[in-house]
Amino acid sequence: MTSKNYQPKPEHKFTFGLWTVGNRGRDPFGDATRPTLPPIKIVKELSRLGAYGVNLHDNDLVPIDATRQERDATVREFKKALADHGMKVPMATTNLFYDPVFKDGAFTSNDPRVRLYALQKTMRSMDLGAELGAHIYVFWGGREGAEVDAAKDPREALKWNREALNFLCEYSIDQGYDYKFALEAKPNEPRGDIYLPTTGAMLGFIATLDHPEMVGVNPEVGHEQMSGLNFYHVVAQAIEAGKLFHIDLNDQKGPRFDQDLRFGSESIKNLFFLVKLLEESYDGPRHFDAHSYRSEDEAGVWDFAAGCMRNYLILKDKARQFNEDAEIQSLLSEIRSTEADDGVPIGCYSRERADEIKSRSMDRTELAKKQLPYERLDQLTVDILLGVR
Ligand code: GCO
Ligand code: MN
Ligand code: MN
Repeated sequence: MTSKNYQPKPEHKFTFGLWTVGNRGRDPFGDATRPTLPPIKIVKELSRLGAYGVNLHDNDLVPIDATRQERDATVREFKKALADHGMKVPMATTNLFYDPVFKDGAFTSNDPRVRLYALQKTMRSMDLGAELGAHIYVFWGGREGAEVDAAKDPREALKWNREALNFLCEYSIDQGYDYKFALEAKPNEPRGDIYLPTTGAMLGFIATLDHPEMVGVNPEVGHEQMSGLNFYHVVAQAIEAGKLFHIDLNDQKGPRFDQDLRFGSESIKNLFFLVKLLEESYDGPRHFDAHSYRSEDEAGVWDFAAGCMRNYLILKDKARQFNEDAEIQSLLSEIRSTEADDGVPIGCYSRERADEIKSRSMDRTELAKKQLPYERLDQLTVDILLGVR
């Protein structure tokens, strides 16, 4: 039985972005409420809390206007901190949204010079990530979208995006970086509309790339919930397609602005099924892309980080309890039984098989009589989640 102190350990592969615990509480209506946390301090504190690693955008570590010497000194110090605290950098990404140059997009800017600059910035950032040991490279196109559809042709935007990703796949291969690319969708914010707004749209786009085998997805809980989607289903599809290369865990109060709340603070049942799914069929990092409430000070930030990992481990323990619950398991075998001894299920196509199915006598009234005790099953799940079972 899992110990009930829910102590995070590196083997759980919990990671945080430097930008997540480093979030200063700024929002569109108000300024920062907390001081800057230096990356080295973040590495130290997260290691103390039991995390496995940290992830970063290029400019979370190296300021956009740093000289080569400044960059190298910063990277050297950061690598030392990682080694001192036994922390990894499994994922890296590029900030293609903060600087005004990206005000109308990076890879999908109407201006080819901006697209080229975005490509240059990404290659340099891939170099940085590789130097830190990252093997997953995330693409979140926060500015890849539009408010004014008259201004940009979304078909062109898709072509430009594809051209950039194809180029960067070749760059990764040529440099021997061994990156897996993970595309992250979001329907809007900061743009009025962002292209490729859902993980499902990303999966369709990936199939059109030159190296689809190198490219998967990085779904984020809140981003799919902003579109009103069931995150558990989204991730299940990505896993089934062999495309879950990374995941951004957080929480969200329904379809509205992106809230990046502490994992497990809101959508308990959906995230329970998510954790159960991840534990069954995903072994990559469990990355928290969330931030503490604006009202917290630094101590609250560490409470937030500990809370994300704690909630994950609680839900993992609930999944174990669900799997070991005799009544639940017997309900599941009753619900899922097919009495499949007479040519059910469908099987592969053959003309004979098609003819046989078409001519079969099937009693739909009888089929409709099957008992489906979903109320009982769901209540047992709720009892487990509420801790009364
Ligand atoms: C968001 C996004 C970002 C990206 C991150 C990686 O909350 O809008 O999730 O946090 O994941 O910037 O590029
Ligand atoms: Mn988000
Ligand atoms: Mn994210």
